[in-house]
Order: sequence, then C-alpha cells, then structure tokens
Amino acid sequence: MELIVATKNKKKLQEIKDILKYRKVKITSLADYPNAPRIIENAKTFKENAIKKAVRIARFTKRLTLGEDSGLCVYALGGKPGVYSSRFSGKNKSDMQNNLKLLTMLKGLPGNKRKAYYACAVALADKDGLIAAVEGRCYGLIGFELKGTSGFGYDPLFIIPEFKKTFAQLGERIKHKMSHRYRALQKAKRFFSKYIECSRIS
Ligand code: ITT
Repeated sequence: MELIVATKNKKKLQEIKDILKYRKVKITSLADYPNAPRIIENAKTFKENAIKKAVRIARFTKRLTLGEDSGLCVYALGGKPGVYSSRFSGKNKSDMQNNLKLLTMLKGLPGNKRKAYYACAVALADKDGLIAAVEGRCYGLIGFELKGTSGFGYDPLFIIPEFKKTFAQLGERIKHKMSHRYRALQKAKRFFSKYIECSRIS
C-alpha cells in the first residue's frame, strides 16, 4: 500500500512519517512524482488548500494521497501569517527571514498579547475524489527571541506555555505528541484505517 504526501517540504514530510509510524505503508512524496502538476495554494483556508493538494495529486497519480496545509496564526496580527506562513516575508525567503519579520511586527507587544496557534489541515483523497478533511490546532505564545534548533519554520519562536519552552527547544519527541500536525493526523488516521479495511474487503 502506498500513501503519497503531496508536499515538497522535507521537514514536514519527515514529521508526518514520524507521527503516522506506518510500517506496512510506503510513504512517498512529490519528490517521487516530478511530473505531478504544480498546486497553486490560493485558497483562503488551510482546509481548502489541503483538499486541493490531495485531490489534484490523487487524480494525477491515481493513488491515495494526503494533502497537508499548515501555518501560524497570531491573534495580534488578525490571524496572520495564516495561509501565507511559508511566504510571509516573500517568495523563496527562508524560515529565518519569516521569523525576523514576525519579531519586527510584534516589537513592543507584551507577553500576554503574543498569543498564537499553529493550524494544520489534512485531506485524504483517491482517484475518485475527496475521502475526508480534518483539522488540528496547537496553542502557544510568540517569544521575544529565537530559541532552540529542532523542528522548522516558526518553531524557535513558538512557546508552549506549560513548558515555557519553544518547540525548537522541546524537540521532536514532545512536539510530535502535541502539535497541530499530530492532532490533525490522529483524526485522519481513522479514515485511513477504514479506507485500508474497505480496500481489503473489495
Ligand atoms: P508544501 O506546500 O509543499 O507542503 P510548504 O512549506 O509551502 O510546503 P505550507 O504551504 O503548508 O507548506 O506552509 C506551511 C508553513 O507554515 C511552513 O513553511 C512554516 O513556515 C509554517 N509551519 C507549519 N507547520 C509548522 C511547524 O510544525 N513548525 C513550524 N512552522 C510551521
């Protein structure tokens, strides 16, 4: 059995593999399908983008596909960077540049005004269309400086209040048990298991 993860982000792919822990499922990604169509992420919600990724790639490959769209939403910025998280400081800019832009925009804001959440939408589709779409969130605070080296994206700034540490300091063992991606994938797993069960029966 193969599951394509419709992503080009290697760190996101690794997190998905680590969280799903499927031993009998071969997890591939867009790196294995260089001719797959480019998905333009122009929807207003994470869920719509995730559905678009899953449905388009499943239609092209005729295989079970997982689409994932995620990002950071900061209350003081009206939910920004949101669906624009990966290109917050412009196209082809680095995670570091995105983090520095965020710090600049939040300059002068006290700790209690730095509330934020990570959101993750996961969609499953096969050649016949969408199977399910689910979402997960993880709440935290944006720090005053970058801390830690683990993870990717905004992890050096994203503080989990109960630990008073960023995801980048906490490391993957803790992140993968409480992240937005973990929560969305836990919900998606139910649909995935049912799908496998039905494919075995038919
Ligand atoms: P694909 O579209 O190819 O999957 P991408 O990196 O562009 O790759 P998204 O459009 O879903 O993926 O944008 C996700 C961005 O949100 C990501 O690049 C980070 O900036 C941020 N992000 C999402 N999840 C994160 C996490 O777990 N830790 C840190 N930053 C995260």
